[in-house]
Amino acid sequence: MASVIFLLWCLLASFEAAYGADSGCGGPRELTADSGTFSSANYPSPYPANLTCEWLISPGPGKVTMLQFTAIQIEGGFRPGECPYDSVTVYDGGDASGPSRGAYCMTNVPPPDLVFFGDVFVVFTSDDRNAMPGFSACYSTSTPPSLPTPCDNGGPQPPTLPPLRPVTAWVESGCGGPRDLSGPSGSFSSLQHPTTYPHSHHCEWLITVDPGMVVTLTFDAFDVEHHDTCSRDSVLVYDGPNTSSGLIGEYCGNVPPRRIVSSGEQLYIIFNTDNANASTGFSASFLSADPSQVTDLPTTATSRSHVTTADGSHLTQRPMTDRTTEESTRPAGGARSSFQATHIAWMLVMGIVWMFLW
Ligand SMILES: [Ca+2]
Ligand SMILES: [Ca+2]
Repeated sequence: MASVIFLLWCLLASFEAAYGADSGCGGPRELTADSGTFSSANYPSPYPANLTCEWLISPGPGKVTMLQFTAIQIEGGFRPGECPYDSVTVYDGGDASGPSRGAYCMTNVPPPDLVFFGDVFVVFTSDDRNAMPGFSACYSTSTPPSLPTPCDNGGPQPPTLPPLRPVTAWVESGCGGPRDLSGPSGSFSSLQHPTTYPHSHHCEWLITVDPGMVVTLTFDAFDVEHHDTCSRDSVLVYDGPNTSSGLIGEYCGNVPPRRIVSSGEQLYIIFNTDNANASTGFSASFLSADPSQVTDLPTTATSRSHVTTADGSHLTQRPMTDRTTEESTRPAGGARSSFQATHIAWMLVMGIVWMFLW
C-alpha cells in the first residue's frame, strides 16, 4: 500500500516538475518568460469565492521587472486605502515573507507600474461573498542598465464603484443575521456581542419601515474602540438607503449615541473595525414610529464627545427622547424583553430571601 502511495507521489511530483504548479486562478504559478500576463480566475467574469491564487515572477538573476495592473475591479472597502475583503498583494522577493508593496482593490488602486530587482510574488485572495471581475496584469523585464518597456500604457482603469446590493435577496449583515431589517421593531448587534468583536471586520444593516413612518434607533449597549475621530473602529449611521445618504453620525467610544431618528423610511448602518484593539461592541434596537409623534417627544441633551464625522468635526444631532417615553412607545416583546428579564430576576431574588427568612 505504502509503495503505491509513494509511486503516486512520485508521479505527481514529476508531473509538477514537468508542467509547473497551477496558480490557483488557471495558468502556471511560476512565470519565467521575459514578459507575460496573468489574471484572477475567470477574468473578466467574477472570480470564485474563498479563492487564493499566487504567482511567482522569476525572470532570472540580474533582471529588472516592471509589473502593471491593466484592470482592477476587486471588491473594496468603505475607506480609501483599505482592502478588507478581496485583494491582490504584491511582495518584493520570492514569497510572502518579503516586504509588501501593497494590497490592492478598488479602494486602493495600484500605481501605474511597480519596478522590482529580482523575483516578484503576487497573491490574490477573495472572501466568501461579493465577487467582482477581478484583475488582469502584465509584466516585462530587462537587463540593467536598461529599464523594462512598459507592457501596458493605459495603467489601471479608474474604479467603478459597485452597485448597491439588492434589498430583495437575503444578505448576511456580516455580524450574524440578516442585513435587511424591516417591520415595526427589531434588533441587531456587533458580532459576538457582548464578547469582543473581531478585527478588520465590516458589517452593515439597512432598516426599512412602512411608508410614511420613520426609524428610531437606540443603542442599548455601546463600547467601540475610542479614537478622537473614530477612525479605528466605528459605527456610521446614514439617513437613507446607502452611504450616499446624509451621514447622521460616526460613533465610537463607550458612551451610547443618543437615540437616532431618520427623516425617511430607512436608516443604513455600517460597523467597521481596524486590525487592533477590540471592545465589546454594541447592541441596538429600532422601532417604526409615526413622525408626528416623534416630533412631540421631549428632548434631553447628552454628551457629543463620541460623535465625530469622518473629518473629525462634531455633528449636531436630532433630539433624543426621554427614556421613559421611549419605553412606553415600545411594543410588547422584542426590545422590552430585557426589562422583563430584570423584573423576573428581582422577583426570584426576593423569593429566595423570603424563603431564607422563613
Ligand atoms: Ca469578496
Ligand atoms: Ca480596533
